[in-house]
Amino acid sequence: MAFKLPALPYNYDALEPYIDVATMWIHHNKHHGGYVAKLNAALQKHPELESWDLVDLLRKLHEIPEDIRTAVRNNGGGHFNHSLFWRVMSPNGGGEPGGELRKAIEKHFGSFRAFKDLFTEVALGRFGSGWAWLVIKDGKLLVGSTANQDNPLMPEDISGFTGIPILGLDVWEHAYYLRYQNRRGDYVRNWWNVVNWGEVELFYLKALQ
Ligand code: MN3
Repeated sequence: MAFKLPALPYNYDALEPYIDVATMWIHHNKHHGGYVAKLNAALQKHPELESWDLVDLLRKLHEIPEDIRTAVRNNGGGHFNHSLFWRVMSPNGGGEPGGELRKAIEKHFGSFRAFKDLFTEVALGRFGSGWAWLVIKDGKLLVGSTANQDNPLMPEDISGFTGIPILGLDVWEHAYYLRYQNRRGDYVRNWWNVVNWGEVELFYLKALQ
């Protein structure tokens, strides 16, 4: 069973002006599409992994045959990360979270503002390509980052930061260079305008189960 590139839950121009249509099209079709194709190509070499879902592949990277482990790490990570990323954004996004998620953010970070400042700092502090994350670990909300296409579901000795991701921000240059060039700070500040807090709260509630 091959993995498939999921459709975007909105049009390519829907996140304008914060994320431009050209970036969204290339990012979804070429970058994410490429991760899916390369993941499937790697898995074809090991049909015994056919029954593993994406989360299994990432969580049990150490059990993946060595000849495809790096390919699964990079492309399986890329597939998971981008699938989450598209869903936690919306043209109707922005503002602030409510409900249970807001309560949890205030409990673990003091205030929504303090959380936003910390997440922004971590996103700007990730050297080179990678992701900033909000995760749940042992019932606590944590902010951290990973390099390249690593993610918090992977073993700690691989990703360096673990938990169940409920919000992720792509800080690879391919996510912002066309509109923002080198100005990652402008990209991150504008990105808050498209965060789909309703969806993040659904991921939060699911992760608690
Ligand atoms: Mn990307």
